[in-house]
Amino acid sequence: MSKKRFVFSVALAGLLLIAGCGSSSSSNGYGGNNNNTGCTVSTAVATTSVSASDANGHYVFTPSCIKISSGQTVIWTNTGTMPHTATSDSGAPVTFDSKNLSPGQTFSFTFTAPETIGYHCTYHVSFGMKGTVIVQ
Ligand SMILES: [Cu+2]
Repeated sequence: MSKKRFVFSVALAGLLLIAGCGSSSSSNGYGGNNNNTGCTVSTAVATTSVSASDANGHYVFTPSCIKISSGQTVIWTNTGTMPHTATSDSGAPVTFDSKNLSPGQTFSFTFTAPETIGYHCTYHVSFGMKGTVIVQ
């Protein structure tokens, strides 16, 4: 169960390929993202990097739904121009909170058990800025 870390520039190409992972804003059981069914990444581990961005008023995590293996670390990078957070949803099986991430800052969290965790940006959750981590 090695931790893998990729620099964002390397992961970006992969992110674009799976960006269709989530665009709806309906909620799941604990108010997290939406579209676990839209998490169509076929390989168990697509990337461990997620960007938080706000270009053109679109507040998104990319990919919005990420599948990883237990023991891996997800790194969130604020690639936008405003502050964001990556904060686990109330009731989620794992609790984490990046607190304020200024543009360019990163936050990482290691997931150690197979479960599905919804999270959001506390500033922009009302704009649908939500994500899901599926730990396999
Ligand atoms: Cu935000």
